[in-house]
Amino acid sequence: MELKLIADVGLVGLPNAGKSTLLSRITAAKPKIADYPFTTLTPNLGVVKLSEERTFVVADIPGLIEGAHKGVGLGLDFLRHIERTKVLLYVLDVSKGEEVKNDFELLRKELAHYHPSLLEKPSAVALNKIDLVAERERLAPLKAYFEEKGYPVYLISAVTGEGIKELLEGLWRLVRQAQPTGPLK
Ligand SMILES: Nc1nc2c(ncn2[C@@H]2O[C@H](COP(=O)(O)OP(=O)(O)OP(=O)(O)O)[C@@H](O)[C@H]2O)c(=O)[nH]1
Ligand SMILES: [Mg+2]
Repeated sequence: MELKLIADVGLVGLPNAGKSTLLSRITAAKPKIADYPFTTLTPNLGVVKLSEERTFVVADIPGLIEGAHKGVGLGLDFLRHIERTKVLLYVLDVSKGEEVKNDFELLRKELAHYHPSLLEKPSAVALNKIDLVAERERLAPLKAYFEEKGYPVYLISAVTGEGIKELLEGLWRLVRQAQPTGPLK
């Protein structure tokens, strides 16, 4: 028998994007955080509590890399943990600039290879590490780029906490609207 984690929101991102840092900022979870890829080896769960009635569970999973669906990196082992999450949050390291567009496409491609219906889950984009961006005006076109694709976009710093309140309110809206999902067929 296989035990699967069931979270409301799954954090999807390349290694080092700041997924665990974000989980540790928004929940009481204490995942390992470090400045090298593949710090997270197994999924971590935490509970976001906006108020007594407004709570949701977030899963931080290991970083995805090209070829993950074929077993490269930590491979398939953890993609199954997001099968049943209602909402996906793409966590991108915006200190890399325009490269986040490619990062996003790579993530989508890996998810699609695993199971195309993962791409149909309600999703949002977090442009993380904005504290490292000196010229803040560079963020507006990137934000617009993902908004044009139809995603809610949040500019955040998991380290300083900037933008986190808006992100959590946005995620709560998506979670509340989303239908529960069963195992993928
Ligand atoms: N300046 C800055 N650094 C950040 C931010 N978020 C994360 N980091 C740093 O980025 C590095 C990676 O953070 P993690 O949270 O371990 O990244 P991860 O996405 O969980 O990485 P894996 O577990 O390897 O997939 C650490 O050195 C963090 O301190 C941020 O908002 N601003
Ligand atoms: Mg991690």
